[in-house]
Amino acid sequence: MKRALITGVTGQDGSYLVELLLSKGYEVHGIKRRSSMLNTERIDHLYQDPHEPNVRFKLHYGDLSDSTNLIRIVQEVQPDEIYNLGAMSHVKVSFDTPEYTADVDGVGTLRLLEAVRILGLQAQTRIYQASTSELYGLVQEVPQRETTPFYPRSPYAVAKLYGYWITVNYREAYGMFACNGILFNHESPHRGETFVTRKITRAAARIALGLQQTLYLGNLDAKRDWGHAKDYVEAMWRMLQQDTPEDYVIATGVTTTVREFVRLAFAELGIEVAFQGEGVAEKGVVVACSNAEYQVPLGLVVVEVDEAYFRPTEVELLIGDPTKAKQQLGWEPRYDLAALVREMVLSDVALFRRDAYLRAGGHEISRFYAE
Ligand code: NDP
Ligand code: GDR
Repeated sequence: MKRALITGVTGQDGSYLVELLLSKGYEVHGIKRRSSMLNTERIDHLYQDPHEPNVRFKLHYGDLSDSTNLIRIVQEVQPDEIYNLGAMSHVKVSFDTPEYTADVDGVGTLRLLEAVRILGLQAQTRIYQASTSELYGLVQEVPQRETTPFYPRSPYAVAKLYGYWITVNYREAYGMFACNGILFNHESPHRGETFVTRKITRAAARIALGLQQTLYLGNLDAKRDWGHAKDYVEAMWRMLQQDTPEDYVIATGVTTTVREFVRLAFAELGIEVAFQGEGVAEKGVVVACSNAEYQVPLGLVVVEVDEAYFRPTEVELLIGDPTKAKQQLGWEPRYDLAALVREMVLSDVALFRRDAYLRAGGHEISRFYAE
């Protein structure tokens, strides 16, 4: 039985990767952070009681900022594969916490590679590093591919640049089987609530159900190549099954503006939103509603621009060329954008229907966190 160790197991990708590896017969170990509240919501459905026999999914407390902890866990688990998904992954927040981001996303990667080297596991343990399309930053070439020069535009991207190159260096210096997956944005119902797609699908569901009126967003012109996390964790696994370690772009090859994502999300609920005005004065207004279940008045302003969500330096355009992954890994995304949006919106409607029932029954519901 193969053993995998996942950092960032409680995150979006961690949850889908655990599902995938368990389905392939792996014993899966995850590193989770100590938190004052439970932070395992995304993986609770996979929980196995450690008191039961033949448990194949185990959690360890740990942190990428703590090298002795990483060494101990790697020694205990003796993994065949390590997936380094742990990170402070929010680009905007990285401008507020640049040093912490550098420590966890940059030096954290080094700590993990060093743990493998110190323990003499470099011939046994394969490593996946969660690199990112944010490395491309300011547009140098489109579509972006493995050979496109990097120009990071945030403390997050600069920290990930270190993670990328230290992974390449350990591969070349010590012969480690270490791969960078340069993954473009990928989303799902498990996506963190403050990333733009989930923020939009949550708000669309809440507005349709009468629980919220306005969605405040930043740069509506930004273009992203959005795929589904389920497809992308499959690519991570495939990278580690190859004969040689290499770096791969994982993307759909289609790019879409934030504004268009908003339109698609509301359209999924039968609500047509049109954008009027320019710059910070731009607004999204309901111009039609064909779903009788949702009482959304025509003319309602559902989207406003708030400069607080703009970044000091922005990545305006991402569109990836996944040709290498398709040819060498045999990887193909199964979801297109329409299927992704549908799944996310329907999932959020189901989630917030509970709030709507509670409110209708006179119960208090928790306040919406607007970030
Ligand atoms: P999430 O933000 O959903 O998950 C990040 C995970 O890292 C969480 O489990 C989080 O724990 C954990 N984590 C945060 N800080 C630390 C730390 N100091 N030590 C250990 N673990 C920590 O991210 P995604 O699942 O979306 O992304 C996975 C990885 O892929 C990240 O490295 C991200 O930067 C990268 N990436 C993501 C892309 C995307 O579009 N999703 C695209 C390209 C790269 P907790 O739950 O406690 O917060
Ligand atoms: P990104 O994702 O920065 O690409 O990083 P995010 O969803 O945060 O932003 C995408 C684009 O939308 C614009 N935007 C807003 N973003 C947020 N979060 N909130 C808003 O209100 C808003 N309004 C407009 C942003 O300016 C940006 O242009 C994600 C993360 O998962 C990284 O960890 C990963 O490396 C990259 O994707 C690939």
